[in-house]
Amino acid sequence: MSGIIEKIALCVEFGKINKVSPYPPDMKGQDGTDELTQQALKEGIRPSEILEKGFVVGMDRVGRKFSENKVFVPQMLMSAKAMSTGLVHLKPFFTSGEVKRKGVFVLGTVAGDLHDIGKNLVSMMVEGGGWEVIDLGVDVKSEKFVETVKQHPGCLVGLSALLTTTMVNMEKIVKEIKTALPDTKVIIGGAPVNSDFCKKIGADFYSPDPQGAVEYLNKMVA
Ligand code: B1M
Repeated sequence: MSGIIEKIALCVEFGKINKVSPYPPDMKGQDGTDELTQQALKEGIRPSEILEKGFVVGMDRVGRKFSENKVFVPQMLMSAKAMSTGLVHLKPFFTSGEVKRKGVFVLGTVAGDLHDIGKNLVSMMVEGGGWEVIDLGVDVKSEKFVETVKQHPGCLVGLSALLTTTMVNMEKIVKEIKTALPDTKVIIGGAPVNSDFCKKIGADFYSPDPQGAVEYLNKMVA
């Protein structure tokens, strides 16, 4: 792995946002995701490599440490901030508009759930795949999905959930979307869901990662 990519992964892992950020104290004065991402792009490293080998790797590491009670919510928040700060620089590469829009993808993290990092990655990757993305944000209720789907006939929908307590809200959302516009395809994703759950709640496709969502969408318009 290139040195700068590993540095980005470390900044995400330890929540180092930029040079002036005082956190974490032992990285004081060092570049953060803000500077390093721009530098990596200047060096000609592919945005997808920065994303997959820098950001996703760093977030994986902090996630594992959280599961093992080695870090806690404040550290996770700093990692999330470092990741989203760096991602700002990648966004134009996924949304350059050079590719003709293939359709509309309505995306949101479901009601009760505030996790948006995975959802934002899906959003960027799908936009980069040539789709118009309407990102409804987090904690999105079924009414908001249905209203947006009605405004964009023919759109496809993506639901993200990170909690076992909120994945169950996907069922109501899927049901209400399908009642309003039965032909609407719904993709679900997020750490606690899987293909069996997808079938059980009547969704159309489960993807474990953003790329799978992009491929499914592209197949729908091929
Ligand atoms: Co939260 N959190 N969190 N958290 N958090 C988890 C999810 C948890 C697994 C940690 C743990 O206990 N080990 C756990 C859930 C346990 C469970 O339900 N079984 C948990 C918990 C418990 C909580 C709180 C309840 C903690 C508390 O307050 N006591 C609380 C809930 C708040 C709420 O939502 N109501 C909470 C809060 C937070 C923060 C705010 C601190 C922060 C979120 C910041 C943010 O998103 N802006 C946070 C974080 C960062 C995490 C972990 C560490 C990382 C999640 C993440 O962003 N991963 C997570 C632990 C872990 O993952 N091991 C954890 C990186 C991201 C790229 O992955 O979102 O899975 P992910 O997305 C992937 C795929 O799933 C897929 O693509 C992405 C890239 O591969 N994908 C899709 C996602 N959506 C998709 C949609 C698709 C297709 C693919 O199509 C539509």
